[in-house]
Amino acid sequence: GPPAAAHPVDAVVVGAGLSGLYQLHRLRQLGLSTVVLEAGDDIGGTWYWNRYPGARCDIESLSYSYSFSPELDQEWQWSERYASQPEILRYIHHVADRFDLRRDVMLRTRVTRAVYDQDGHLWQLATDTGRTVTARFVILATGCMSVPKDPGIPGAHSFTGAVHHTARWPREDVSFAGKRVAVIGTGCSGVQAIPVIAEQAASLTVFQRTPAYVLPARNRPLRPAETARFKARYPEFRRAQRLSRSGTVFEPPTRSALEADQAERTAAYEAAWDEGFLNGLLRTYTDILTDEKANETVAEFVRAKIRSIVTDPATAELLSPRTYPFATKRPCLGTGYYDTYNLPHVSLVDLRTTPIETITPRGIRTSDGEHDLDMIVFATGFDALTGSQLSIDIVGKGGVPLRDRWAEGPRSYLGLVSASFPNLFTVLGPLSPSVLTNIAVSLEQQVEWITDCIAHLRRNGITEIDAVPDAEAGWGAHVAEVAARTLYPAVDSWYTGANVPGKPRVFLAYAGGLDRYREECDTVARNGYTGFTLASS
Ligand code: NA7
Repeated sequence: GPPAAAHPVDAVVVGAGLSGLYQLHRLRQLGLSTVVLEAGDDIGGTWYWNRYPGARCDIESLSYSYSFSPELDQEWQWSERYASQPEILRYIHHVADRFDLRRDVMLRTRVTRAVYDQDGHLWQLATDTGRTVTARFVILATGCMSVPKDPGIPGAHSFTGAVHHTARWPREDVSFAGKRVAVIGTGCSGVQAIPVIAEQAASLTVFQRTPAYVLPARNRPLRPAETARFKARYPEFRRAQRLSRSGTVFEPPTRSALEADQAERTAAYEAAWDEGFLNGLLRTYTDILTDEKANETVAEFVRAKIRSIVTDPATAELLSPRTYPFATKRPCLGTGYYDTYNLPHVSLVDLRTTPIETITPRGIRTSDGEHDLDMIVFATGFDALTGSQLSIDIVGKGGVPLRDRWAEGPRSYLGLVSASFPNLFTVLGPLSPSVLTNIAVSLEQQVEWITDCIAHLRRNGITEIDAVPDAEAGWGAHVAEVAARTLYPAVDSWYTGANVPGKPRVFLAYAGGLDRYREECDTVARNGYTGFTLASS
């Protein structure tokens, strides 16, 4: 079993998802005693919790996987172009077994509080099991989308049927057969779940507030010969991926969408539509995310596709995004999503014209009347990027709570360390490229940087690393400035915190690219950790 919690350990990793498990592996290689504290009943993080029907990664499996072990790359066989949640979870279990990671993971243990001891340069952690752990270093590998958002719809507890949230889906099978099912929310989770639920349910009613731009996934089985060909050049691919702008490898565009004529644009968009990549349409021209006119050419292309698939014109119009530019909220990859609305037992309720008034014992009442239901599925999203850190009561130097320090938005130097919270690192946290990239690549970059940093500290007898407030402010300004050159910040989305009532409205990710971010982080390390203060107890 895991080391007895009473002993101080060198490092605590919070979370046993893709980030936390890799962090454990790397810290072990450094020779640190490390324990992973995981709230769930099992490892897997995001891929443990989000086991809703249709859950699938929207980055290709051959790219959305660890790159640190060439042997692992060669031995693991992905069965589909886009891996399903069960397959990714099997992969994570395989990695945990292969690298013997499980013995340092303490399951069913949620970190509730972390207090910094500024004399000892140690963190004291409290958990919901009553165990406490003391450690020099804490790495929050708590995920960028792990705290489900409270949808705040009155009456939810009065409903007498079944209620599920996509991100807290039960481990037992949930049957929709013969049931009148509602799905609330049409982000990527809803978009994946809706077609699968529709296959079984007696009726499906989708409650939509904002339509998504949904691109076809073109998922398919991977043929062994094709995988073998790919694997022959895997090391080369992994190198290119690491050096890339977004953690995926592609030929960057060179022209503005507005330089092309309509026929040329349509041909480029059709080709991207046929390929089935999340970022396919974004990669056609340089200015899709920076110029509203350029963006509108893509947005209208997608709307035309929706009109060509959905037979009822009124439904097609409701499904057509018009209130925000393409990809300023995360686009979705779907499989048969729009076709689902052609089924006779599937209907769409537009919450902009007929908002939900309350959930009742029998169903959902909108301003237009009551919908009788047997099951309600919330696909209403997350308190993204900052939710998982702020759900822990973290108290830094001088007794300052992180919740106060971040009251007006997250502050963090390089998206890695927040000033006055020494020796506390975040993986895939706010102000880092995280959600704008293939996070499998981003998490490796951050874990490796953190590991190198800790190695440096230990080599030099340093027991405390903290961010300099000015350096932190400079990073925050840089993140905001880069975002301001794009169409992202003006849009209400979980990127800007606008999906959670009362959350400060700040663009939460670094839009400058993973390549540039990696360079910034490496330069800081190469120059002896500029922007940080290093101290010894
Ligand atoms: P998202 O992308 O945040 O989507 C949540 C959806 O739920 C979205 O359509 C919301 O509409 C809707 N929503 C949220 N709250 C409500 C309430 N109270 N009433 C009605 N509708 C509501 O979360 P997902 O889980 O789909 O995806 C998250 C990411 O996980 C995804 O992008 C991938 O990166 C993986 P809104 O847009 O707020 O009007």
